[in-house]
Amino acid sequence: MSVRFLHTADLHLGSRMNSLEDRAGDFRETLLRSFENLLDLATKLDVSLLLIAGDFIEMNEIKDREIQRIAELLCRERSFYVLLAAGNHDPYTAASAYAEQLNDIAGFHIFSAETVERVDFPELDLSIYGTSFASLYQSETMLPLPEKVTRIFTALDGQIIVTENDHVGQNKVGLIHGTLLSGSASASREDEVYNPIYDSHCKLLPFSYLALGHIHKPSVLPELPTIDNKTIALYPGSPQGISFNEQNERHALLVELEEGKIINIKPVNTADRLFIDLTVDILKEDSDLMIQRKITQAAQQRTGNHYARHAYRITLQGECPEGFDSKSITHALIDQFAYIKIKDRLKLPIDLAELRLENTLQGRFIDNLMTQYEATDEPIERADIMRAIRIGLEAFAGEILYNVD
Ligand SMILES: [Mn+2]
Repeated sequence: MSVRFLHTADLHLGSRMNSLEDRAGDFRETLLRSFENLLDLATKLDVSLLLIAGDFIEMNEIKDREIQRIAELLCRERSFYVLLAAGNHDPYTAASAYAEQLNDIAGFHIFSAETVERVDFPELDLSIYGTSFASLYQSETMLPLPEKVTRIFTALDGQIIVTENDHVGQNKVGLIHGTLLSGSASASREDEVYNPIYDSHCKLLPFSYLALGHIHKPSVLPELPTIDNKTIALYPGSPQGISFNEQNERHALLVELEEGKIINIKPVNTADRLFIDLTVDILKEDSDLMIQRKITQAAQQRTGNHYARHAYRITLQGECPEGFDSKSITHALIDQFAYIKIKDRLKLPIDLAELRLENTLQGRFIDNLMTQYEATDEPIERADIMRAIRIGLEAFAGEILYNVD
């Protein structure tokens, strides 16, 4: 008999997403909805469980009404169990939502932070071992080892209840939040304060699968079937990006076990809105409308018909058209995209090396800024200096000065 579950982590529900400025509210809604989408996905895929490996909630930022909404979603009728091991952004303390509003929901289990617990699923030949973060930091390795289990639960008919009975399944899975480090504990990283887990140790655990959370970048999936019987430990990555650090498609992992072996691992798309960096080539004869069109086309090419609902950072490169101002392009496009930021990396179509030698005020001005330009390797600083040169040159040419902010 095989068992299938969906593994996710690092949703950070309730995160304020302030980097998105005035569009933050819109994306906060997307983030909350991402949990609803995961529940719908679990139903659609007909899995037996949804495992959440920590940082489910951004505990310091989430509002009470948002917790209430999560509780309501979890209380809805569903055909699968939800198990959670809390992480460093949502430690399971007595004052947390886990001990209060989210406590005691049928078929939803939050692993204790004081001990290792095991939940047995006799009908699925499965046991899940887990433990939660108790505070923001966990410098010592914490693993849900079977010998440390002090509390056992049985999951039956949609309920998870404490039991004394042993129903250990052949399929064993660990659920934990932490940092997977290559090497052994003897080469320990003392600066790692988010539950250092050494891969040499974790491979030898008595689990078929260790469901991890913490690292938002998904693990590279192993080739199946694996030849040895070592534990496979994977991060699914965050299911919905919360900034441009988490770009492109995001996934949850659909895992299938049979007789204590992993028979299938598949990434399933989960992100409703994507964060995308695009580069657009500009020619010096391009008009503002042409530049707008190029940006829209690039977005459409990357994400298709629903391109407008995603967040973009557009880098413009090439030669700068005369009088070009990236702000007017941003203003023209701002209502068309959920979020857009334009990075102006355009170069002047003139020979600055020659101009800086001129014995004029303009020559001195360019020489001064070019000296600063050459003294830095910072791309952002260099782009700012280039913009300053452009604005200055236009002022020298008698054009209207921009409001620079
Ligand atoms: Mn974390």
